Amino acid sequence: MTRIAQIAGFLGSGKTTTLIQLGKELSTKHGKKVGIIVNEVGEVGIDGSFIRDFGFEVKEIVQGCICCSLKGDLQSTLKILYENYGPDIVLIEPTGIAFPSKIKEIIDGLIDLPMEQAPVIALVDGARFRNMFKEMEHFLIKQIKEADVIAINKVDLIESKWDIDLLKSAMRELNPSAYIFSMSAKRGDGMNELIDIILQTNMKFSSLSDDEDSVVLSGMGRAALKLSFKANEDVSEAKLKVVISEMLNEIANASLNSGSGLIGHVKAYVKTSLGSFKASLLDVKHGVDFSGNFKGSTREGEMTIYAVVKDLEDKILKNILEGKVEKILSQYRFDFRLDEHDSHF
Ligand SMILES: Nc1nc2c(ncn2[C@@H]2O[C@H](COP(=O)(O)OP(=O)(O)O)[C@@H](O)[C@H]2O)c(=O)[nH]1
Ligand SMILES: [Mg+2]
Repeated sequence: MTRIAQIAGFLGSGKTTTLIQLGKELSTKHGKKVGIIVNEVGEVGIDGSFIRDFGFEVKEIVQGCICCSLKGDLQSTLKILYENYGPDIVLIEPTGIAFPSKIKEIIDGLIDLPMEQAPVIALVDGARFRNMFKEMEHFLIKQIKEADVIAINKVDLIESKWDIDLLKSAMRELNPSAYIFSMSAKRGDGMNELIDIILQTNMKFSSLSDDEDSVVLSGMGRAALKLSFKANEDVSEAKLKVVISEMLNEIANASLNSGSGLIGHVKAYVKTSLGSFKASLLDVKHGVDFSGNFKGSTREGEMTIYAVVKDLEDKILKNILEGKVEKILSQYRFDFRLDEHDSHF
């Protein structure tokens, strides 16, 4: 039996970081063959490439959500992964604006494959939850209500145990039957607990699925750009990170100035012959956080920039992305060429 575990949670809650840690531990400590499916709503994705850099078998589904417009893609991808790779465990990262119970139902529909589902896990960003709740109340509640397990992530950023307890009781009130615990994907706290949950036998839960379109309901605009770049001299990783940091900050600020009420996730993935890194901005106050790195200097590579923000039309967000990417790259005297995929701009 292949076990399927869905790691859900809002934009930036730490799904990709958790998935990578889980994948590493499940394969090295538990000898499991792990396959991964990542879904992102933009035209091009970031997380699939980043996870693949850790050596995992990854299938990426982009340009829509697997809980609504792309449910057929989820089923066919699972089938292909099962038939060609034969994983013991498939970890699924839905978009941050998906409804977990819908995805569970779609997987249940694959009756001809020997698969069983682990409890649905929803990550909650413990450090941002209070601020996000004002903007995304309806949406966050729905995701929390649909989970079997609620993992309050990023406890390393929460100073007092009191605050963690408060968050736990808020979650308990929203979903009295869920199993609730706290973790830090970055530091490793709670990972063993999470692995036990994924490996344990099926948990029963009542499906709350309905027919709302999660992308529409979230009110999130999204846009992405992929490009290759060339600098006129060698640039170090540190310098590239400065460039990316400035770019993501400008995109986030321009989005807020154009009327966005909340930054969901503004991120970038940079790949060079020396290695790759991912940059994430969830909140302009806290700046850009990097994962992954490489040593040395290089002149060229590829980058993907991806933004999901509230209350902005996709087209407006795309204009912001194009404008800021062009501005920052020319300011640092990089030549760049948009990927063919985006050549219609
Ligand atoms: N401090 C801290 N940061 C985290 C933790 N988990 C994820 N992050 C950071 O949060 C940002 C978003 O994480 P990511 O895994 O991309 O979230 P996703 O959008 O849910 O896939 C990244 O900058 C991560 O490094 C954690 O436990 N603690
Ligand atoms: Mg992700």
